[in-house]
Amino acid sequence: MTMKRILALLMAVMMLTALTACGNATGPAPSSQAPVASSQAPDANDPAPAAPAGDDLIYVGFVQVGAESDWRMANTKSMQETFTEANGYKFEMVDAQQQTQKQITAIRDFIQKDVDYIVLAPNTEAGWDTVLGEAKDAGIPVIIVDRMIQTNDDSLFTAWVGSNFLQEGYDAVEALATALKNKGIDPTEGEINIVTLQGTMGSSAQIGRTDGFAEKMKEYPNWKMLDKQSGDFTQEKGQEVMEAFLKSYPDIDVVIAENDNMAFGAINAIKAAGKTCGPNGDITIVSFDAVKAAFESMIAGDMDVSVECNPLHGPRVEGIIKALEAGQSVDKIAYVEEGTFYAKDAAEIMPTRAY
Ligand code: GZL
Repeated sequence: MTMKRILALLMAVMMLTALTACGNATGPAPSSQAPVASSQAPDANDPAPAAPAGDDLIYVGFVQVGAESDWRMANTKSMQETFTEANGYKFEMVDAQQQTQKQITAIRDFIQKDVDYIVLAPNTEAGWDTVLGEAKDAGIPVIIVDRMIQTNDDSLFTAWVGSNFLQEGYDAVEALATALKNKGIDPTEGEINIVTLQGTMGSSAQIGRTDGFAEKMKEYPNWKMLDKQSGDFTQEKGQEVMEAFLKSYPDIDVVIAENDNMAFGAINAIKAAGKTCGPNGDITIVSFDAVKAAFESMIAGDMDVSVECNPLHGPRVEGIIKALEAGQSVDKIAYVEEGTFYAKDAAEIMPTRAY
């Protein structure tokens, strides 16, 4: 039985005890006292209602962004493999198809279903205070994974597990400098023309990666950001934006793709335009996520480097829930460990990868 249900049961017993005491002392409770909603108060003469099937399962409602990328699929798989009935959970997931409003609706639905925990992977950062306030009022803990929300009230969520996206942006600058050196190019010499395929605008991953790269690239005055546009973290849109960039800018040296799927789209566009990319090509490809397909792309000679973003949040979220069930406190913020992977090492490392 979950912590939330135990607390609810204790409250019911305390109320029942209080009502019984009033009745014994002076007959029915005096009219001045607020009548108990009889539909709610358990009738002492009725046998306790049988616990519904699976009452001991912890009911987890997961509000997922969508199915837009390999990273997202790995993230979903991690949650599904963790929150199984065999492990003691009733697990329901909503795929919001990258629409924040659908996520808000899903949270309200989980509140109605009185889940024990809501796990939210927010599509974008803004607009969560009202609905998370409703979850708080319903006594349902909210655990946020992956991206972050903008709020001044951190009582609206119990814990957050995800990546330091600003650091990932910083890491991408070092990744580009190293990738250029790996090609025999001095990153401090000559004009380096860069375009960026941004993720879903307003998402923490996009904000952090864009801002982190922009801040740290100042260390290389010869680097020039020609343009930035959103490919919404999908391969299709990434290819469309890269096709437009190639028409507008004949001298692109580097593509920064804020996830691997947009990088795959950009690589298709570059090849279709009769240009070359990767460790032996003219255009250097720097990506984020480091999913398995990125390692395959690096081994194929298309991608130069990918900055890892770890999607395996299932076990971390379960650790938080187990701690909460045991009445323990949990860290409000927990970053996951991440690395950077280069084409020259991809074949050796890929067999060791978990996603
Ligand atoms: C990052 C995650 C991003 C990935 C994309 O934590 O939110 O969303 O980088 C995914 O692949 O679509």
